[in-house]
Formats: sequence, C-alpha cells, structure tokens
Amino acid sequence: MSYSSDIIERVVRENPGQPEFHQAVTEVIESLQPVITAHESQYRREALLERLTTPDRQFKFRVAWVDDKGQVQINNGYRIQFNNAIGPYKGGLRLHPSVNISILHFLAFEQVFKNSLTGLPIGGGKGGSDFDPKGKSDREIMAFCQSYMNELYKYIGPDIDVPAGDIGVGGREIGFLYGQYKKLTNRYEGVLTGKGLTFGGSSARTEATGYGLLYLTEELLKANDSDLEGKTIDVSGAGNVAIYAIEKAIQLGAKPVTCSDSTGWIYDPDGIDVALLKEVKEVKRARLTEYAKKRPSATYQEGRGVWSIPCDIALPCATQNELNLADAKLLTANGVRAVCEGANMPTSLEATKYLQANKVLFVPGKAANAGGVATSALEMSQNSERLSWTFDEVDRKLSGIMKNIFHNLDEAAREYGCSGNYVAGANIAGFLKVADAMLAQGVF
Ligand code: NDP
Ligand code: 2IT
Repeated sequence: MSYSSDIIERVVRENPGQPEFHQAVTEVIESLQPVITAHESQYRREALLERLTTPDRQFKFRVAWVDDKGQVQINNGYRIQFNNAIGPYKGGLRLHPSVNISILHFLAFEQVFKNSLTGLPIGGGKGGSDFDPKGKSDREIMAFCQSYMNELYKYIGPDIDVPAGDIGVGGREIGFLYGQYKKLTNRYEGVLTGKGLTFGGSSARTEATGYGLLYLTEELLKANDSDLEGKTIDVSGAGNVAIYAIEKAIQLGAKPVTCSDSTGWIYDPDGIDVALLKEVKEVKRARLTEYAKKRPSATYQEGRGVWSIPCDIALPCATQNELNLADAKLLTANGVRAVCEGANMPTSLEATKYLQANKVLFVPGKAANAGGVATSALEMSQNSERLSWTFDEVDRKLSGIMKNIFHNLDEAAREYGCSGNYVAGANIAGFLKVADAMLAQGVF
C-alpha cells in the first residue's frame, strides 16, 4: 500500500466516527502525492505524516454556567493544539451546537496549512464549545465566556496559543474572554486576537476575512484574464465573513445577489444592501426575514438554495459541506467561472472534484480565507511592539498577503506538475514549510 493510503487508513482507524476530520486529511494527503512520492523513504522513516496528522495535544473540559432563570447549564469546552512547528498555536474558537471533536480536528488540521500559507510565524489550533449562543442574553454569553476561560487560561498565552473568533464568536465574546483572562492572570497581553480597538485589537481585523477573500479572488481572476467588474456573485452565510465579502465585492465593482443564514436565504437581484444586512445581523442579531421586510427587491425563502441562482462567482461563507455535488452541477450548468471558499471546507470532496474537472477555478478555504488569521498575526505583532497601525496600513498588508498567497499556490501547483489545481498548490505550499520545520527540529 502507498504511504498516503497508509496514513489515511491510520487516521480513520485512530479517530473513528470523525467524518469531517477524515475528509480534511484525505483532501490534503491525496493532493500532496507528488511531494510524498519524491520524499517517500525519508518521510516514512521520520513518520512525518503520522506526526502531522496527530495533534500535539488536546483539552476537553466541563463548562458550567448559570442561565437567566438561575438554572445551571453544562457544556463541553475544547481546545486542540495541533502543530506549533512554525509558531505558537493560532486559530479560532467556535460556539455552535454542532461542535464536536471531529469538527475541531478538521478545523485545527486545516489551520496548520492555512497559517503556513500566510507567510507569518503561526502554528495551528482550534477550539470552542457546543454552547449555542442563539437567543442568549448578553449576561448569559458573559457567564459562559467567563466559565470557559476559567479552564482555557491554563493552556494559552501570547507565545503559547492565541485563540480568536470563528462561528458564534465575534467582538462581544472576545471582549468577555479577554476580561476574564486578565482577571485570572493579572496580565495585559496579546493572548487573544479580534479584540476591541480600545484594548489592543487591530484595525481591519473585523473586515479581514471577507476583504481578503475578495483580494484573492481578484488576483485569481486577473491571472485568468478576467476581473470582478460587473460580475454576479452568489454568497452564502450572513455572518462576519459573508458581510465583509459582500462589502468588498461591491467596492470592487461586482454585484453580490444572495446571502443566507441557518434558516433561510435571500435573493436580491438589485444587489445586497450591505448597510441593511449589517443592521439586521450585527446590530439587531435578527433573522434574514427582517432584511426581506425592509427591502422590496429581495425575496426570502426558507431552507437552502443560494446555489440555484445563476452567477459568475460563488463564495461559500457559512460552514462546512454547504456546497454539495448537486450544487456544484447546478452552478456549473449555470456558467459559474470561479468558486472561492470563505468558510472552512464548505465544498464537499465530490463537489470540489466535479468543479475542477469542469474547469471551474477553485480556491480552497485554507488559502482564500487566510486573510482573517493573517490579520490576527498582524494584531499579535502590534501587541508585541505595543503600537497600533492605521486601517489603511493593515488593509494594504492584508492585500499584499492575499496576492502573495495566490501566487505561491499557483507556483507550487506548476512546479509539481498540476498547474491550475489550486487545492494541490495550497496544500503543497502550506505543507513544505511546516514539514521542513518539523524535520529540522527533530523527533517529538
Ligand atoms: P458567523 O457566526 O459570523 O456566521 C456564520 C454564518 O453562517 C451565519 O450566517 C450562520 O447562520 C450561517 N450558517 C448556516 N448554517 C450554519 C451551520 N450549520 N453552522 C453554522 N453556521 C451556519 O461566523 P463567521 O462568518 O466568522 O464564519 C463563517 C465561516 O468562515 C466558518 O466556516 C468559519 O470557520 C470560517 N472562517 C471565519 C473566519 C473569521 O475570521 N471569522 C476566518 C476564516 C474562516 P445563523 O446566523 O443562522 O447561525
Ligand atoms: O478559521 C480561521 O482562520 C479563523 N477562524 C480565524 C482564526 C484567527 O486566529 O484569527
């Protein structure tokens, strides 16, 4: 059996019942084939891929908190420290009822390659809880965040592990988490990113993932003799990534016409009104039905359906496996030119293969959404030098980083004989740096 198949089989055996983790590992290991073939005997002897697919350590703990009725509630809290070969563990915290060890393993594993692609010195980690923030009061959110940090603070630090936001974790939650870390440790330091601008946060971190997605998409189109001007875009999601992807797409001359949340979706042929979307989602924390009520050109439908709207570019920005084979076929039949992932692994393996086989330009999340964590790394730099940079300074750096990422993965794909396969390019470029650092640092 090949070394690659051995590794995939081992991960499945060692991590039963973890389909998302198996999916992420399969995608990466299959596309690393040309590199593995070239170094097979060394990698086998060093057990490099076994080590790369096994987290350094992981924590699971009880999170108890009191709800507004005085009832004690219990959730599972997690933090996975996957790999710190090139820098301190870095990655978001997800609060969603679906959170489990499979989802966190996949996210932390992907984060290792993504963080490497940014060119900045950050390793990979991820954490979170099955706590559901929907419908909770601010006090309940604070009670949960404080209790979660009561355990998490033991494992993190500005040179150890630096968490940030993800699904269900934005500025409000990071503020509560930071306050509790400070209370417990009596230290004022850059242990979390995505902080408020008055206490060490970076300008443009809120916008960074969505803006970065569009900077990369623009570069991808440029390299393929096209641009964003006048292009119709399908976006899914209506959270942090989706909102700022829509905002930047409009600024760059494109027309995003859809967005979605977990209960329904909007089609707005006049183009999404991003100010209204922010008001509904960021200020009122309401459902998308509120958007449709205030916007005569928009229609709202229950369930899922954004990929049925013909478009030039699709940007999945909600969650994993939200774009399946049937969606990929429909998008292709409707003439889609490019799919760039704003979310982590939103496209199923079958859908990815179908899009690639049908010559749709496809950039995986670990490259396309790396602007968020890259800007988090810029926040760490600012915290270390106890200075803060202007919005324009950060935004310029972000744009440069995203362009570099695209060219690095484009070149890696060419070098290894799979030109235009940006999945392989991203995995190879991300992997080589981490592999080199692991081999240089010896066996552990
Ligand atoms: P948010 O919590 O801000 O928004 C998530 C959006 O996706 C919401 O509109 C949510 O709807 C919708 N959604 C639909 N179905 C689901 C589901 N099954 N599970 C969770 N959400 C669902 O999260 P972000 O925008 O921050 O994250 C979106 C994606 O981008 C995730 O895959 C995340 O890992 C990834 N990402 C985020 C980065 C960041 O900096 N925030 C950086 C890089 C990647 P509803 O409101 O109804 O729940
Ligand atoms: O998936 C991701 O890259 C994030 N949620 C952002 C992580 C970070 O540390 O900013």
